[in-house]
Amino acid sequence: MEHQPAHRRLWNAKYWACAIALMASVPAQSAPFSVSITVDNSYALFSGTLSAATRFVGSDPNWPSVDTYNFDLPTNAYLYVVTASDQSVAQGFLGQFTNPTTGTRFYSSDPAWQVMATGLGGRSAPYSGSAADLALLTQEIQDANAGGNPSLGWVGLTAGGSNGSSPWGFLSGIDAAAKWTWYAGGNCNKFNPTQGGCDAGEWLVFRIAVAATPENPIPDQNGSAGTVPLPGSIGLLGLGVLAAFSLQSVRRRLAAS
Ligand SMILES: [Ca+2]
Ligand SMILES: [Ca+2]
Repeated sequence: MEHQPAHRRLWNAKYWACAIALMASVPAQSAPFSVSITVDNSYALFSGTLSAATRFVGSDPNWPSVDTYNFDLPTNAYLYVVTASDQSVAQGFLGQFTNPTTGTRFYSSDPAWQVMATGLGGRSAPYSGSAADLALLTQEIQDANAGGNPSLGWVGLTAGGSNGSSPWGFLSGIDAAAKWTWYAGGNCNKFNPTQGGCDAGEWLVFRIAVAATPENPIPDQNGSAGTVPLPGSIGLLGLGVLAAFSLQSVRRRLAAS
């Protein structure tokens, strides 16, 4: 069995203290992100975490216009889309979401989206970046995470027709593969809630984790995270440290044998 000199053990302790401090201070990386979106009849787009809306991106009450936002987004961020309709003719959320660095793209009809109903009525919806609106949306997110809202937590959305379908026609700026989606709650058609005016229990909130990673997994249907999220990039770095620790113990065992 080898015995390390005292100064060597001290250096090792300092090394690990430094490595662990460095890991804890590494923030989540940001990457350019592009959203092209419209909602019949209106929306507000936010980003945030599993339990809070932290940033207002934009809002629009005009469904025929596709609105595009280019911004930097932490790779472990969640997107939140607050929506309301006029409960007349049709309603839907249509969008495409692109990481221009990797070229990856998903749509409003991606099955990883979740939706929830607040039951608070369309007029009271948070449609700005004011502190009061961020606080209101965060409160509703946390209520839904705990299952205490009209949709009993976060549920799956229901896809209707593709971009180009009636009554909207094709809206340029969004791929034809994207589908209009809505929440099949309230008095909406369970098979296609985008058709026929209805009240799904608005205002609604759609959300998605931009990238599922070990430190920020896409939450399950009940809104729980599955595992406790780790801050920043500690997950992958932590694996490296664990591997280094294992290697050291193997070396010790080899030295001892
Ligand atoms: Ca629009
Ligand atoms: Ca409508």
